[in-house]
Amino acid sequence: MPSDDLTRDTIAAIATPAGRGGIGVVRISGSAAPRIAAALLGALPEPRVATFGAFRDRHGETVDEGLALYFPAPNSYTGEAVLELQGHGGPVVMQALLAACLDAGARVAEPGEFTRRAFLEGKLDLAQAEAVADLIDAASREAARSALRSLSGEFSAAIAELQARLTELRALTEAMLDFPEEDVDRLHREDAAARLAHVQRALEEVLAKSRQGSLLRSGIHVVLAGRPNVGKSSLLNRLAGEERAIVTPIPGTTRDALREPIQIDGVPLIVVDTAGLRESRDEIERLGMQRTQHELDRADLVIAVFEANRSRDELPALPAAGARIDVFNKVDLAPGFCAPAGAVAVSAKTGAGMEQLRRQILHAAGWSSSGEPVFLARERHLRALDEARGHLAAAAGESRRWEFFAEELRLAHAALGRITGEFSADDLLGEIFARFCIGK
Ligand SMILES: Nc1nc2c(ncn2[C@@H]2O[C@H](COP(=O)(O)OP(=O)(O)OP(=O)(O)O)[C@@H](O)[C@H]2O)c(=O)[nH]1
Ligand SMILES: [Mg+2]
Repeated sequence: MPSDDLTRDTIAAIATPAGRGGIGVVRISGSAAPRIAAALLGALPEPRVATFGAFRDRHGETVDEGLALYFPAPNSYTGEAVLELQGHGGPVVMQALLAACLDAGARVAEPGEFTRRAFLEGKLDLAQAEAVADLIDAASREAARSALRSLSGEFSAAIAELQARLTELRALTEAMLDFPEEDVDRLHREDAAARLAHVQRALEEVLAKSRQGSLLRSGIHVVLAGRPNVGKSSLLNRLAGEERAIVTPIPGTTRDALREPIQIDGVPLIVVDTAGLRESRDEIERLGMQRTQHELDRADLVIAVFEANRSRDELPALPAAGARIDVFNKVDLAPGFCAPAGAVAVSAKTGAGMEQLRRQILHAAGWSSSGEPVFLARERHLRALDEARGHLAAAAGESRRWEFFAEELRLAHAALGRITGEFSADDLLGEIFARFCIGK
């Protein structure tokens, strides 16, 4: 879709969630907003002053009454003229109000179109626009906090800072390009190398914070697996703080994978309880184990559960190492039990060791609780940062061929620019904004 057309006409949408609510908001953006205000309200409200009045349709019939807010361009969310009508939040009233706006000359907004316009009008850069969606979708308090930081421009500022350093270095290099090789003195060369190393370090820092932040965005997929009856479901209930999964002394209780969203220190996790792994002739149990295998394949982290009061027998289905924590459950039945190095001893019954398990889960998932703010990065941001890192490394290997050195710096700069949308293709924009909700 051509962005020009999108910015020209006037769009309207119900901005509040579908269903019943105390109030509901219809939002209008575009050059026809003042005309629509006049049509519905009889007059244009004073800018940025909540104005009470009746909302009328084209036949002059009152559809609802409530508050109108008018934001003249460019001082609005989208940068265009914006009208917000706050009426009663019922589906019928809201639809009628939206219909009145359409009759007065607006068209229905596409998902994310308000924010897309804000981006096109330069109100937000692309990373900030994405943060709007991430804030709305945040699955935990910590994720929301990070999204808000990105929205306020902290992430973009870190990217801009890297770009500024690259620009400096490029300017220095361009100057050297004008001289023949032998005249570029050693000092210049050392200066360039030192500056490059500096940018590389700064990039590593941003990348580390972004990797951590991306955990907050997607939630960490943790799978509990082990033999039947070792206490997987009991552990899930402990972690969730509620009796979610059925627990019985009968081996083979859990048949289907059960997923529970939980939070540890504000970090969102999806914990999956699975059917115990063993040889079985029971058809349902076998299907359950297939699901277990499926979950294991997709896990970010596997918690391999064993019993402290029995000898440990390895399960071939479990990943040998890597993102795996070994947990010995039922320590209450094995007094004096000492867990092997790296493993955690717990009791789902008494709660012993659970705090240590929580720490270990966060640690194994790559979360460091340094208290330092992280960036709620998306996969595309991580890819761009990785690409920039590759170009900086290539530049470091080109310290005698300045034109190649300069080219790698340029490519690194461009890769970073894709994060904030300096250089972004229309199809990327389409993809990003299509995932927004309507009215945002
Ligand atoms: N003493 C003691 N018993 C426990 C503990 N954890 C679980 N149990 C008991 O062990 C039995 C099995 O617990 P579950 O949580 O159902 O085990 P599971 O691994 O989910 O079993 P399946 O779903 O059959 O694979 C139940 O009787 C629990 O009460 C523990 O820490 N201490
Ligand atoms: Mg179970």
